[in-house]
Amino acid sequence: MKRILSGIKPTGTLTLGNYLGAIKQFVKLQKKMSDCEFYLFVADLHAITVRQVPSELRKRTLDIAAMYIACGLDKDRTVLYIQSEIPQNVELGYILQSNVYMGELERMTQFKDKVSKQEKSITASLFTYPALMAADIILYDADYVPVGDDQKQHLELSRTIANRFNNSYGDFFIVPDPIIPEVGARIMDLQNPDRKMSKSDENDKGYISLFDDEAAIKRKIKSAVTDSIGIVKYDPINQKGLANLLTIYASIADRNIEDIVTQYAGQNYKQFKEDLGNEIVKVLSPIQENYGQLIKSQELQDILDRGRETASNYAFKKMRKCKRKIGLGRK
Ligand code: AQP
Repeated sequence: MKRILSGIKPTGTLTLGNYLGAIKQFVKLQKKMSDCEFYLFVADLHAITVRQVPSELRKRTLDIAAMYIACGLDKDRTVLYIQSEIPQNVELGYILQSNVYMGELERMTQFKDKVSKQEKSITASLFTYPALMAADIILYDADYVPVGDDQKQHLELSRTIANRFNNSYGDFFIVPDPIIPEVGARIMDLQNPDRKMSKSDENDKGYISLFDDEAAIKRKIKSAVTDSIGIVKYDPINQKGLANLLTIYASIADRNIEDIVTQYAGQNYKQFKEDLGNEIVKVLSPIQENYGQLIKSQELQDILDRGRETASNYAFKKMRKCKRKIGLGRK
């Protein structure tokens, strides 16, 4: 049975970008690829590459776990777990640091972006993050990894690391393939369409949180940056903000961008924005309701316990073989 695996780090409130670029894709894939197993995790170890408040980190970790299910993932077909509850992730992450080069890590654009924003107190783990990410994936022999466009480079490096290990020690890890959505792979910031929408952004006008209420969603879409051209068409060079809103519309409503452009021919942005706000509310309201029930429930704890057990069993066996293969320990 093929395995699909992905994770999200609890660094802030989940955004519409995380939903459209990642979670919605998982739900679609789970319906489409009924013969595959799904491993999904909350990447809390990745979150601590930048300073976190412990109580908030713990709350967001559970929020993301609940949101995965609230968004429509089938709990009976999902192995859902918390990254830090499986120590083999870290163990393999360390081993893979010895199979990746400084030059490769230095080329990662996400690291360069974060460094340019943070300026000081850059942690070593932020730099070695891709080695742990490779471990998260190849430890479980994942065949496919659905991610947004921003994670493409990290995934490419995971493939390089897996291939390098296999070439040095003999075939051992599956080299994973990415699955990138056709629409919604890179949702941009509502206030600055040159930058991707991010959950750790300080300006909350730039993103829609999956927890935003109706009024906040409508307000943020209304104030999203567009242009003075005033014609609804898809032009990502001259009308970046509008192109982003069209992408969001197409992705959230499962429609073609061309259809939407035709629908709003001859109209200005006001009606388009109003309708987009309504579409988002229509999708997020039931998700928020499901989340509200799940977050307080014992069911969520049970799902996470089961997920930890299944993932741990696999990780334990794989690591034992891995250590033997590279000569660690006595036998
Ligand atoms: N703007 C986005 N558009 C489409 N997909 C996105 N993803 C993130 N932002 C967008 C996808 O969401 C998944 C989880 O991402 P992550 O939490 O592992 O880290 P990230 O990619 O760094 O996401 P953020 O929101 O930008 O987090 P911070 O602010 O902490 O860096 C991934 O599949 C990602 O592609």
